[in-house]
Amino acid sequence: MSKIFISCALPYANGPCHLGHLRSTYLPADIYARYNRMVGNDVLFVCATDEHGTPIAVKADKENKKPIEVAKRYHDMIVRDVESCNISLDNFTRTTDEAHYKIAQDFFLELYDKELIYKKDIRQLYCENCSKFLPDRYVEGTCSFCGADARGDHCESCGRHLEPTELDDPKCLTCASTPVIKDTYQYFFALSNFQKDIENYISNNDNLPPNVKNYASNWLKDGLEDWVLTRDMDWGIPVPLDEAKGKVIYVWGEAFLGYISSASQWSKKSNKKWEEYWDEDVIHFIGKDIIYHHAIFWPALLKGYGCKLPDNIYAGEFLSLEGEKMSTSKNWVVWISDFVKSFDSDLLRYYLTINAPLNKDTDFSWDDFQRRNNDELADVIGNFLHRTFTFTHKYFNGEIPDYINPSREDKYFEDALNKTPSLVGDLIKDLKFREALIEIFKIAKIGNKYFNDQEPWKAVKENPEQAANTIYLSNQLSKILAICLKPYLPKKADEIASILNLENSNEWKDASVFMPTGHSISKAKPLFKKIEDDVIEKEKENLYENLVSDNMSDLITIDEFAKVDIRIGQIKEAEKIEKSNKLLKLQVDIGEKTIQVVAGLAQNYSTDELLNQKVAVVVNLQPAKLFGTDSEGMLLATEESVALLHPDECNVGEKLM
Ligand code: B3M
Ligand code: ZN
Repeated sequence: MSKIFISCALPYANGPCHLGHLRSTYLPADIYARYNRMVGNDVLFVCATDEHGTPIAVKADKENKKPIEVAKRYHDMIVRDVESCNISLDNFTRTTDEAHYKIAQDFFLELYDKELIYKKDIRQLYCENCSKFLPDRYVEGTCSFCGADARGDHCESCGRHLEPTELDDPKCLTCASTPVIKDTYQYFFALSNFQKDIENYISNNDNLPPNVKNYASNWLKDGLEDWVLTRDMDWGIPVPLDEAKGKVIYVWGEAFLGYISSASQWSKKSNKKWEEYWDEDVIHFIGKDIIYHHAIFWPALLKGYGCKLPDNIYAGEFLSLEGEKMSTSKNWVVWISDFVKSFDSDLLRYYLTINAPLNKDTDFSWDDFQRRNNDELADVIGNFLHRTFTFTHKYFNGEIPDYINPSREDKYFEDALNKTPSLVGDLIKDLKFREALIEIFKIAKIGNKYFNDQEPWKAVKENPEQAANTIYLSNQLSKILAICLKPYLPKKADEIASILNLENSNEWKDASVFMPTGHSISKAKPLFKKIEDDVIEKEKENLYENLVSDNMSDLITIDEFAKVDIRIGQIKEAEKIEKSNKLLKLQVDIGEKTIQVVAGLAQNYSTDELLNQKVAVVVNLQPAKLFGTDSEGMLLATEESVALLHPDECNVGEKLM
């Protein structure tokens, strides 16, 4: 029996979980945890919500709430999401838990004492308008490596970790002004010291899957640079040094410790030592966007601290939705909480596993989900089980019949059954979850064919021995399904086990033990149903109806545009504003009244020239004071060349649309 420490990446507590989270991280981690428990390994499976960092602070700012309120709200939702999909975590905590603060601060101090964390003067982006430094996601711009749009600390397109000063054309997220660079100091982690260690870790660790190795090796080629480990922010874990007032530990400098703090919370409850699990075998399940953090930062931090490094890092690739990249801001997403309102979460677990291997990007489509449910779960697995159970009751009194004088076909099928549990188990052990599920599916298909070929409905009259053999073996396959499907479809597997009256279906080795003749089973009930077209159509409609325009893009709706009231006006008076060489004070007749407008036209137009010109004016702007002069509107003109539009053919007072 071995001990295994399994973790899944800590979801940010700034939104509920969607299908992407489930597919890349929770589900594979859960399949692995469940399987290992079934083969008798001692599993510690932990997670937590990641509650610091700018994503939550930014969201709280927008909602006018405290970050902890936002974090709590989403923590609760995430707990429900994870439970609704039966993710069998042993512990789920929060990085705002007191114990986590202590663990993270002690970890920081240990590295500081070892001089692996040091203080350094730096220049950072500062928003003069908001009077604050702009850490991470408080700034947006263009990735200086690949040119894609990027947030302050991360480029989704090339996957690189970024420092905000590495953004081209940065903008303050709060007020959109261009930040300046200002002197400050921060604490750095001496990541560059660990170049050789990490190179060895990546190249000598045969467990690491190719995607993790490739990404990490590419980044290592660039040479590791020291890493800013603190931020000037209110929200976060305070740097545990008296000299560092107002500074917090960067979220990525403490979130990893959520694995440890969750485990140690579990230790307190269970009276077992989490360290024993860590020392034996650690596997982190993550999404591919955080390979950099887990394959480079985290091992370096652990090495510096003097702790064993993770044995494996398993990175699930991305899930798109109906062929398009998922986007929470556009609401192009299927939330887990919505999904489980309409469907059993086991169906989702099936689909997200069978659909593609984890190391490939893949797509969720409602039609494909329906097809796989109907053609595979219902038609193959469900149909096989249903026929077996109803036959057992109809012709054998609900009892497993005799198995005597097996034919060549019986023996062939029996042989396939005997091989299945270890075949499936070995694949799961190797983290080949889809391949293992395909083997289960294959044997169910073989079972269906065997059942058809043996024609027990005829044989029961003509050759009862043959019919008995068929039903005997078909029930044995049902038992194999009850056990081997359990890591994937825990609820459905238990339902099968309960029909079979299995006392123990929790141990993998039981899958190889046939039920004895005479063992009685319960009545069949439908386990897998087909999903009707109209149900899927409704889901698709919902998806498209709720799609909102991306608030990151420049597009506005017609309603937003319609709010701008533009009228044709005529300039009746024009005079210079003292002390300004750009501004003119204009009286503009807009039909129903005359308004005063301050306009920056002085360098391009003389006051005489402007008199009586027709212009387009925005008339519903909030009034403003410029150089002490009130302005109630804005004339439309080109930005660079400052040329007024001349709507000469229009009537004064007309509204533009
Ligand atoms: N909170 C989530 C993410 O970037 C991040 C993971 C932390 S794992 C220590 O997907
Ligand atoms: Zn700002």
